[in-house]
Amino acid sequence: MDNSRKSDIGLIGLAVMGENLALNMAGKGWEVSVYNRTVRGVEEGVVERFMNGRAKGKSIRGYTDIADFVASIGTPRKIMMMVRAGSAVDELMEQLFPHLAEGDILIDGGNSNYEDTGRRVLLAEKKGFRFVGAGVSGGEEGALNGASIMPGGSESAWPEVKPVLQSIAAKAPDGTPCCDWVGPAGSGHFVKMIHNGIEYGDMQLISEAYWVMKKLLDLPNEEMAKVFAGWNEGKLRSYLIEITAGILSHKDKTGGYLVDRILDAAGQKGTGKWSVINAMELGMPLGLIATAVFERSLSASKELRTQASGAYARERLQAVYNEEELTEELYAALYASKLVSYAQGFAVLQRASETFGWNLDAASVARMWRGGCIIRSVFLNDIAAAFETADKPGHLLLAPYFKNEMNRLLPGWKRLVAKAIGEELPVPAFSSALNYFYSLTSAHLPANMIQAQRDYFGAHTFERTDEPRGRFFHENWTGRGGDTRSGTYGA
Ligand code: NBP
Repeated sequence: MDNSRKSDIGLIGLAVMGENLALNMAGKGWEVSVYNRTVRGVEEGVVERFMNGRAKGKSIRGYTDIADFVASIGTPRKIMMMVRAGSAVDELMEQLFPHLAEGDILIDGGNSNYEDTGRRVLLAEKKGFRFVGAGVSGGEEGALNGASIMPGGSESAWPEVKPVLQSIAAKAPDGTPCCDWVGPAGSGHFVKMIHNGIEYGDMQLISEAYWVMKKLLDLPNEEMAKVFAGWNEGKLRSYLIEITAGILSHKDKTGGYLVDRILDAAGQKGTGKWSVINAMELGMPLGLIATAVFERSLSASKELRTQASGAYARERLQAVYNEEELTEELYAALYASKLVSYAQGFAVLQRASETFGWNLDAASVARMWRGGCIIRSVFLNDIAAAFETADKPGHLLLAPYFKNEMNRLLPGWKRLVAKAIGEELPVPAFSSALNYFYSLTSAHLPANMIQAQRDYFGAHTFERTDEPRGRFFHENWTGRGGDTRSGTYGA
């Protein structure tokens, strides 16, 4: 290592993500300075332990003083923060500001809230610095060997950070790095948030497929593993399907299948919930992800469910199902529901882009998710292709390719949902997706009744089918009300 040379990049936060990203950077030939605030552990500091351990012999320099750390990096400085999201990022920025020079770039690679990132971009720029909020997906493995990285913020920083970030990103099967410029402000973190929401949806859908196979076909774990492994050879090929096959056939040291001994109470860290809250703020349906989040919450109420299961006798038809037929229907339900989920997610991205003026490129987002991240899958190629066409579809399910797929999948999908409902087996995500699809493809919905009720009790007004859109009317429904209307604003 050339000690007279300044480092190419600095990295703060040597927990699991930071350590592995630093090693990934060094492995790509970059000289990296690393810093961690405190002494964790009793005998050895975090930095010391890393430098004496995994960083030994690599092009990595360790610092315990923030001023020395900043001074060791070549200008304009690029400093990536991999610390806990929230106030830690603000605190760290305040500590860094006095040591930075004009044009220096801070990169927040944590799971920050996109609104915080928007605020931080403005704050850093006001001080003459630049700020990039880069969502990173792929966990420990991705951090070390290639992650999906979604950077957005101060656009002038992109040419400076691009070589390092693209070098440490995963490569899609066609060799393209899974990292490209997303857009201004907090757009990178918004895209990462929706990625995580989609991850929640995919996991719920897979768990429903597993449950139907187990409960209606009574398939042993190894057989279910084979079905998932088979699906992983086709259009559903994806990381989550692949690991599901591995999970189903995994035995622990007791000799039994571990999945059968894992308590059915799911945890969550908030990014699914954020996706839903933000979709609601934007007035966009994101029902599949919302269902996935609520199902995790319901699963966590294990005691209540156990009590309720004793209070209600369940009626099972106990029909004997043809394995091949039901598996085909499950495939259709899983694939079609997944398409609905991605269509909903991309529609939220499009609405956010219009609302905040981000000019997001949906095809580029789909390409970035093809490798490195948890939702990586081959069908993101088809999504990217749909958005790349000259006449971009206003909604993913209107793209000709997906229209054909949905028409092909619909018969099996609805048969599967009907069978599961008949057996009183919960398939909330499969049926939420199916109902969304039915509503989406209905030119007429019963919302006329909702509008009538709103106007009846609150003079909220309505539009008429025999008048142009945008003209609002109020009816004196009972003959007792007045003509005063409520405002026609939307929330
Ligand atoms: P954690 O999220 O557990 O964060 C630990 C790091 O933050 C440590 O280096 C800790 O320093 C540092 N830190 C904290 Br806590 N408060 C600080 C403060 N006030 N000032 C400076 N440093 C502070 O680590 P992680 O799991 O590696 O994740 C890092 C970021 O990446 C998070 O935002 C996370 O959400 C995101 N992310 C994680 C994953 C994953 O799979 N783990 C995947 C993708 C993204 P200390 O050693 O002194 O306590």
